[in-house]
Amino acid sequence: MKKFVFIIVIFLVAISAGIYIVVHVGRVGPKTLVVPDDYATIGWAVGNATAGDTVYVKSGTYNESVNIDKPLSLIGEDMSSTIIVGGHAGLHGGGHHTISVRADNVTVSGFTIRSYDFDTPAWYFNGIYIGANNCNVTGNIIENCDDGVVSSDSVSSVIISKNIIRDNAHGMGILFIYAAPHDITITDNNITSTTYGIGIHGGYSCVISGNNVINNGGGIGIHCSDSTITGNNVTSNTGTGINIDGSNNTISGNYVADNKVGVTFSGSMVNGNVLYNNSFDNDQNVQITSTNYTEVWDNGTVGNYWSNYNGTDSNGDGIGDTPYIIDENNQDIYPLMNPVDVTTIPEFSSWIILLLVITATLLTIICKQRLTKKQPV
Ligand SMILES: [Ca+2]
Repeated sequence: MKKFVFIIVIFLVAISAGIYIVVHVGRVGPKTLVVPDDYATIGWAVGNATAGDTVYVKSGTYNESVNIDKPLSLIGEDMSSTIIVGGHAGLHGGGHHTISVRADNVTVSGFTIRSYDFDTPAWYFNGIYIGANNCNVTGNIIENCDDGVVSSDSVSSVIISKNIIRDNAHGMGILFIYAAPHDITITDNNITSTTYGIGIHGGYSCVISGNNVINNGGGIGIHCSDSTITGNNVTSNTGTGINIDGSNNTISGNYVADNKVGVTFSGSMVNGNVLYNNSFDNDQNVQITSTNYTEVWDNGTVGNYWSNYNGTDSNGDGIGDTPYIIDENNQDIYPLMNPVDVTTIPEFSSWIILLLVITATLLTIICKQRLTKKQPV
């Protein structure tokens, strides 16, 4: 009898172990960890996550600094009510970060990110530090920090989009510095009231597009080559709107107004930058700090709008009859008579879309009929 009971107990234990293995160990694929339901803090959830997981954070205020050391998505429930405040737990500022991204393939989206006790300089925290590749910072409010988004690592394929970055009275909006960052895309962000909106230092193949950079100390500054600054609204900055230190960059379709200086060229090797379709309406429109620099001021047919251009347009094609002279090496031979509005991007009207859909449908039907006829019976 004892032997029979022993066998039954062993049998039950084996079945339980099997169920445990199926439920816990056999479970594969990414999972979602919910804060505070599953874990009280974001850091605890990140610590318990594995590669590919999502840490979903419900609305609330979280006083912690988060270090992300594995590929995952950190998603807030609502960008204005899911708030992370860096600088607690006795940490002081000066190079500290509210969120540190230290692994590739990380997404941070849906948060308000702030520095603790912003009135005390010793406590200034940066918003997000990017120390890895293929990362995405999208749809956050980053405010009252030192620098909003910052990196001093040689990172690539980083996307920073659709963020509101504001009120960094002692720091910049977005800053990549010194370490040859490349393929950085900074797009559709609103950056206001910072010491400087966007800066990329020592980089290449970067894109800065569609951003509103308004009411900062300076606007956009690149020490880059082969990069693009396009479709940005750079207005009311107390210093320079766009500063170029580098070669072979393309600057087009930007609205640059009410800055102290529209565009400045300064550095050691600043040649061959192409500027067209921009509007410049500033206290001073261009500043070129060396007589050795030669830039390209059109795309072959279109130059730039200059608020202080005094020429006429006798044939009414929108391009002035005489060049806009900058210095002996630089002149815009196709100056525009009217400013370019970056907000009026040509769109398809609804009837054109309808026409395209009907045409595509008819073509599909005709192709199908032809194929059907060709098939052997
Ligand atoms: Ca003309």
